[in-house]
Amino acid sequence: MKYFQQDLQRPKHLATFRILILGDPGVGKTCLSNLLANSPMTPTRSSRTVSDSEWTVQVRLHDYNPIWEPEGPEELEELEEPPDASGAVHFVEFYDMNRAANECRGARKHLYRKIDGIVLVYNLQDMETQDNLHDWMYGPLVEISQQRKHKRLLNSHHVPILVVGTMLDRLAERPPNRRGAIAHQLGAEEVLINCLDPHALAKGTRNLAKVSHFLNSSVDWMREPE
Ligand SMILES: Nc1nc2c(ncn2[C@@H]2O[C@H](COP(=O)(O)OP(=O)(O)OP(=O)(O)O)[C@@H](O)[C@H]2O)c(=O)[nH]1
Ligand SMILES: [Mg+2]
Repeated sequence: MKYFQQDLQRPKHLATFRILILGDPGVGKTCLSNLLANSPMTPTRSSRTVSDSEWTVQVRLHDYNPIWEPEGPEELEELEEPPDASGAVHFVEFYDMNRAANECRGARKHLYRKIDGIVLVYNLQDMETQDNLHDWMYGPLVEISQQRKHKRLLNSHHVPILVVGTMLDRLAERPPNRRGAIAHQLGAEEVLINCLDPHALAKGTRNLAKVSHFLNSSVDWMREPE
């Protein structure tokens, strides 16, 4: 709250990072964007959203504040204090493609080259929508990795990715971790969610911890020299 009050007066001091939301039509991308971008400062869609014919962009503040976890006893002994985790507030923009824009693949290179993280969304009831994520992410990954001059698309250091399975409420039981699923292949975190539940990303939940970790990694990616 204190950040917003100070920084609303001088928002130019806040860096912005950009998250691309990808997935088949109807999987829940817009509902998920609503959840991700909701905050006490921006409780209504109109207070945080701009749109054009191709994209709907929702914006909120993200407080970068990674939790320090020592890797082992040696690191604990070496460091008397955890590294500075005082936090820094950034704007985060969530780019959600409008359905009508799905068909006409316009010149999106310009946007893709500014992306700092990708959320891949699929419907837990329709595993074909998970398979299709490979196609969705290919174009953006090519652009992002060219921008960063990375030779391979999915080397160990690719742009941060979060996988989200939606429609959890429609399943009789929570699915087991499926080895071979896209999150596992990408080494990415996965969140299973009911996007219609306004508390699905509430404070203290494991879902929110995963989302925060992903957003922090995207800030790291943005800050890294190209
Ligand atoms: N039960 C349930 N319904 C959901 C969930 N997520 C989305 N929906 C519903 O699924 C429909 C499609 O959701 P959207 O968020 O519009 O999906 P989208 O991916 O943005 O779709 P397009 O923009 O048309 O490609 C809507 O009727 C939502 O209310 C979920 O987790 N559970
Ligand atoms: Mg949509």
